[in-house]
Amino acid sequence: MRLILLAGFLGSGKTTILLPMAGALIEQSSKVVIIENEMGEIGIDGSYLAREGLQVQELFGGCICCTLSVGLVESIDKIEGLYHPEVIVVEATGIARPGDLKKTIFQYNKCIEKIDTVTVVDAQRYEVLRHALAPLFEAQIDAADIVVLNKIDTIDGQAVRDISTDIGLINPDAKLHTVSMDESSGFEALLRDVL
Ligand SMILES: Nc1nc2c(ncn2[C@@H]2O[C@H](COP(=O)(O)OP(=O)(O)O)[C@@H](O)[C@H]2O)c(=O)[nH]1
Ligand SMILES: [Mg+2]
Repeated sequence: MRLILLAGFLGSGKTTILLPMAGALIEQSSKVVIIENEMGEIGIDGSYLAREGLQVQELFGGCICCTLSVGLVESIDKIEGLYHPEVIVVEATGIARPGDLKKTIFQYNKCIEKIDTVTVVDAQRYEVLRHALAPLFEAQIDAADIVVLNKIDTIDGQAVRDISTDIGLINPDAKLHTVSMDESSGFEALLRDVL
């Protein structure tokens, strides 16, 4: 079973990306389960998702990287037993360290063969967050297989280039996608990479 881990600060665009991504995964005839760790995000349209064939499991009351990591491990096992999905997509809370989560899952969930970490970065708040929350910010980018620089509609071309360079310095191995979900630019390329 494959797991896609969506990381990134609150408000960076994880849910906005998750919904069409899960839709595309379903079209590919994968059975998909979403594990949502951010309160009130998917709950609203859970019934819509259920109609689309998506199962949503919500894990609230803490961050999966600390207090809920046992919950996550158990949920993954339970989901495997109940639905045998091909893909599980986890939307982590904004403060999660995806590198730690990945280690925990590989250690305890033997059914997970592959984890792709997608870290969503908010272009609009890049400078502020990068400096105010540097260690967590860098940890999230450092653990990513794919970095999505989202909301590029809010900054100019030079800023996109500068931020891209900076992200490349933090993690030279990750694949970088510059995306605007608002203007639907860059999302198709991201999807091709993730699928
Ligand atoms: N300007 C702009 N806003 C976006 C974009 N993508 C998402 N947003 C907005 O950013 C806010 C947070 O998005 P959300 O997906 O809930 O972020 P999450 O907390 O990471 O799940 C919402 O109001 C979205 O409409 C984008 O590409 N450009
Ligand atoms: Mg969200």
